[in-house]
Amino acid sequence: MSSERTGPENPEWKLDRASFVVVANRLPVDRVEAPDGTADWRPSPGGLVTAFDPIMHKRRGAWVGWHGAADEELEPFEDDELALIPVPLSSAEVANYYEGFSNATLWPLYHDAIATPQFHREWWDTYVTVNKRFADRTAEIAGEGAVVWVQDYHLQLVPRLLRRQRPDLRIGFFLHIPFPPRELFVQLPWRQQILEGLLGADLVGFQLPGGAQNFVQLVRQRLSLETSRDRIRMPDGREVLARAYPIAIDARSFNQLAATDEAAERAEQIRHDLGDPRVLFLGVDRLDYTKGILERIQAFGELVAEGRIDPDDAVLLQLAIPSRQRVEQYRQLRDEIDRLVGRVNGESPRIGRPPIVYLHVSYPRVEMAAFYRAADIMVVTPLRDGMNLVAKEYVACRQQDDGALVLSEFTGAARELRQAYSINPHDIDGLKDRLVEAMNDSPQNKARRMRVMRRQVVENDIYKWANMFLDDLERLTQKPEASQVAG
Ligand code: ADQ
Repeated sequence: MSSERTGPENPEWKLDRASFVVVANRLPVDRVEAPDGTADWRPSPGGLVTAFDPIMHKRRGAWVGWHGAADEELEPFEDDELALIPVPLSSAEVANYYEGFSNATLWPLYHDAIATPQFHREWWDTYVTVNKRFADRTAEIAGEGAVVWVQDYHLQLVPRLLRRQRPDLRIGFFLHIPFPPRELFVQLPWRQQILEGLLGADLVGFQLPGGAQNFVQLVRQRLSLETSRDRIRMPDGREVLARAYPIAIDARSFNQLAATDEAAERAEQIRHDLGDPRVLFLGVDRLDYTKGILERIQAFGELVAEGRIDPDDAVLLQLAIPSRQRVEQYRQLRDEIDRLVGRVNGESPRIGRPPIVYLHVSYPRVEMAAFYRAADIMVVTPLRDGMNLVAKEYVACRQQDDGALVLSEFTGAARELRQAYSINPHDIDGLKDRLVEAMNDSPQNKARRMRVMRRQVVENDIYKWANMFLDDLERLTQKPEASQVAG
């Protein structure tokens, strides 16, 4: 992506209405500080941007989202034929809509209520207001018959709000996190509004078939709608499809990144800096209570204390990307992890090299590829996770059929990566046994497992994921006049 800007002052761009629109809480941009101290915005291509890149180029693409700074209005800008349309949020809206309703109500509720969901009416009111703003902005910029793809739990009301204004649009929605079982979902005081919000879409996508089934069951029972397998018949005659589309990664580009000399040298340096252990265990997560980081450290610490893992022989490197630091539960977790790592390392008899190295830092992609390449055993232990891309990234970065993936059965990825060393993170003894098994397993067994998983992640990549979703959406909504416009 070039970072050259043509602004909204470009009259040609202004008149153009997008035929493919992504709507997500965040725009794919980062703030950069100029040498003179002024702030500017630069596009930051992540997984989703990469996936949509070919489509964005084929059609006139636009991305609607918050740019990440509160109380700041930003003009739309164009980058490499992609129009970026910022939606402003005030500090109070960030607190109520983003940190509150999205991350302290929906996030824990949809993740098995691992933390207690908080229900506050003023958070909900702001969620409605902000969803309306996203829908209004999208309605303004979408061309006639455009395909609009709404992303994730922050924006579950957008499909309905958008359809009311623009019935000509073809609307898809994808939920990146688990859709909870009925018993949990019905705790939500605004359960009906959320279900109706999602049903504004033509296609509602989930990570797993179980999530799609939960949703269909709920609309049948709570809204008395007629359903047949994955189809829901709406009172206005429309049909909504609810189906699983397990998200993937750009496996080839991760593999190529890890294959570079730069990544190889960096991987070697990482191992050297860690004292050249025989076995390097790696954990990589957003710092979140759903990821099972405490359970993982607990298990590793006990193995060291019991002498089943020798700190002269093995190290656990835990990388945690800072996340949602203004939400209380996240602050508490950060303190708990600090304390637990300190205790494990403090109780280790070894002077010099601690058994656990914990880094609370965000790294660029090439550095991540080097960490994955360096690791012998990847430890992925979420208590609940929609998919978990880290597991797939580790497999993609292998240069040969070596390494081992220890993977929680409560991740979406476990459904596809069946040759991983499967664990239940609540069962600390079982987790310990699996870590030791993965460490001591023969190279032949490891190669057999890894070969199948590598094929899986290469054959099912992010492009295939996006195409499957969009093909289904277009098939569902084929209208001669609309398909001509979208082209
Ligand atoms: P997340 O909860 O953020 O995603 P995950 O899928 O593992 O979880 O993605 C994390 C991403 O952050 C990975 O791409 C990883 O490389 C990156 N990352 C982690 N630690 C990092 C660090 N220290 N520095 C730099 N990068 C780091 C949500 C859902 C998941 C779902 C995804 C996609 O919770 O279940 O898989 O969306 O749908």
